[in-house]
Amino acid sequence: MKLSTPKSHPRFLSLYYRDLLSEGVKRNITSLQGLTAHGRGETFDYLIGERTESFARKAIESSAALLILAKHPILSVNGNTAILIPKEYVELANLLGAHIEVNIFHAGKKREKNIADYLKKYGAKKILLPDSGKIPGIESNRRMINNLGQAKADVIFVPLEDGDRTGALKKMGKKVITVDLNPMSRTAQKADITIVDNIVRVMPILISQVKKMKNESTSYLKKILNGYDNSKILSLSLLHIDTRLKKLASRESSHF
Ligand code: PTJ
Repeated sequence: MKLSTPKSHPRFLSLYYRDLLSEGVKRNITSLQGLTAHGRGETFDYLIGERTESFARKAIESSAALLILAKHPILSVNGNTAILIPKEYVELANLLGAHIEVNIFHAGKKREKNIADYLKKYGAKKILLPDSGKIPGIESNRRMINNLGQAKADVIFVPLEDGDRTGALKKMGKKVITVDLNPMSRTAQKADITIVDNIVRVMPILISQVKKMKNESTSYLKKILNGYDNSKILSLSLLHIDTRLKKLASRESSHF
């Protein structure tokens, strides 16, 4: 990919991901709306301090436990996650023996295929596309699912999600893990586990947690999950933003 930002730029990484998403739009992998969604994420990342905080680490640990315990885990991929973390998605799916399933909000059969083909370039052998499966109770394109994928799944990973699917999946009896920089979003509020952090920082940590915990006993993993409280994690993330802003406003810290 041709970068428009010099590596010496103080905000290189942030601008690099913008370049990546623009490239995603050019390749018809990411939706145009995906660019604005990314901008919303960047805002919250700025407020959080662009670091993985302890509330996110706790949620990542519990996500690893839930994914390892799952009988039929599915990793749902959209146009933003496909372009941002394709290699990590494939690695996590292989580690868990899970399928990746394309599920996009802004409908487009060609875009679904482009996402699947892109992940195959990173080594994915099989990517599920929506077939005749349906999520009852939602009307958006996200209702279209795969009968052997989300329809059958017990645990579904749905990062960077737009709202109504998480509640509907829970009504179907599924456990939902999300990654969302906005702790106030409907998905963040409804998921069983919400990782409030940037997906690009989350994936390598989640992968190493799964590697570390894969051979732990079922009782050990269940104990981690029993001690997990998502509403507390959401509160901690909001309090973190509040404390950080107060510190910045009182000029105790000069780090923006
Ligand atoms: O490819 P499609 O058609 O499925 O569309 C994907 C998007 C992301 C456009 C769609 O799901 C959407 O519109 O999502 P929303 O409603 O904008 O919600 C996405 C959430 O992800 C927002 O709360 C953002 O703050 C958050 N977000 C954006 N970028 C990141 C992020 N969270 C974590 N890491 C990011 N890099």
